[in-house]
Amino acid sequence: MNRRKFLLGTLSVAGAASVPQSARALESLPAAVPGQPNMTPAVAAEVGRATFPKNFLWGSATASYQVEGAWKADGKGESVWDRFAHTPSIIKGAATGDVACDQYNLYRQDIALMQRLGLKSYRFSIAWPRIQPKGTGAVNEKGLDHYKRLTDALLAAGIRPMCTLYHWDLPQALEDKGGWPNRETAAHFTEYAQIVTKALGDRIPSWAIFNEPWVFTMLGYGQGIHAPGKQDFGLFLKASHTVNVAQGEAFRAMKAVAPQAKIGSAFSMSPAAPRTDSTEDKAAAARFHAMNNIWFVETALRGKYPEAFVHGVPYEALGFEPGDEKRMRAPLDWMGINYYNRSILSAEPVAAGTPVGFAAMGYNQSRGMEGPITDNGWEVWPRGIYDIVMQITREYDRPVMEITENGCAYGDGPDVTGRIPDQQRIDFYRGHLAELARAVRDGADVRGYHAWSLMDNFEWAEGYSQRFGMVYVDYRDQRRIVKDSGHWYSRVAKTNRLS
Ligand code: GCO
Repeated sequence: MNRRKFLLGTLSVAGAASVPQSARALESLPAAVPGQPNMTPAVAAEVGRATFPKNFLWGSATASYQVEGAWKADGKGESVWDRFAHTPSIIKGAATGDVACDQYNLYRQDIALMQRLGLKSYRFSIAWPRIQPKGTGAVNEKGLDHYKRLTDALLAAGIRPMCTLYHWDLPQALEDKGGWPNRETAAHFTEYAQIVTKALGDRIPSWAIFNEPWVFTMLGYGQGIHAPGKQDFGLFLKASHTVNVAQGEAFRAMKAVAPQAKIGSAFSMSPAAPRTDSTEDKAAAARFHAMNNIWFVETALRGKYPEAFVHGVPYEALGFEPGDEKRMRAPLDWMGINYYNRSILSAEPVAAGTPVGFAAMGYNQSRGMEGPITDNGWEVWPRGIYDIVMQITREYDRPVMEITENGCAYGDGPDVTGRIPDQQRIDFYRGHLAELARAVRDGADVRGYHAWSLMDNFEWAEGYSQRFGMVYVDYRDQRRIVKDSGHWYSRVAKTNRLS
């Protein structure tokens, strides 16, 4: 099952009257816009006049487990995703990341391709078990060497390396000791972060500590559809708090060894529109925003949890200790936004005494259904990127931002001439980039954009069934073929304009 669809089903909760949120939260919600089509005439007009800041970083993104393969090479340890994908009947098509796009071996050719396309930033992630096979102790130099070579090749090609420290491949040995719900994992992660920054901090200017902390804690520990496959809301809460503490501690540890490094995280965000204009639905949308979008942001920037629960933040269930408000705080240099789709929220009553769990958030989430639908069932809604970027701009006083992911799944493959005419992906990017340009014009400080993804790859529980790439991968022989969208994006990157 598709993971976002799954969530939509399971986050529908039952329960009593919602508590209104603070005026501030209500103010910043995007207006309810039922009936707005995907590409309004206004959006179409934006395409022509869209401009981007000088030196805007046009890039693409991938993640270690999704593209690298080479799962046992050069002393790499087992990760939770290796274990999860090797468990029968979990991943669609019995797929694994054992080989994936073989980028561990083919990175030079992939970098040459990005250079030809004119890309200026490559967001990749480091697999922790390549650096510390068991998650603690001695460093596996061969693993570090790989990322040194990759980084140097990017720099030589004039592409900025943007490195994500954690895109979900926890060393299995740490999961065996309790994983992210175990608070000690924060200290291990901080040590790993420092090792990597010491080795690569001289050549990598931009770092994301975590990728989508909400997704890997909720889907990994709360819902069980991602590794390590646990289904326990209490574990999700504990995991999320360990990650918040780890984010703050790692930030400081990294700055200590590389003060010039620009350090942030990449957060999954879905703008929340109340289903109606009622106070209750608006409050439900604010709670969803608190849980889904800023559960790892408010903590870093303000040292507190946002109001995601009707009856208050469950500090005890989080395992919150005195002093954590300082430990999780980190003045992130930039914020990454991964945007895919929007959410529609209505209130669900929560009875007094409802135990901490999904039902305690008192909302019913559904996805928009008015725009075109991609191959994995997600609505195309360009306006959403404007809404979420502007909302964060208002709420956090115009932070430096990059779009760290945005993209769509369409299954197009080569036609008889070998060309891949993926017009729908071009339309997707064009609409979203026009809306992003509008946000920049309206005051958002967005410095870069990363298409998800450079190439088709392993899409987690969906295996290889969903193709998100601008470059097609023939998994039989690892041939790469640039899709029409890749050629289109290349022109955008080279001219800094939409066409
Ligand atoms: C995420 C990840 C990517 C996904 C992409 C498409 O958002 O889950 O960062 O690894 O592949 O989002 O679902």
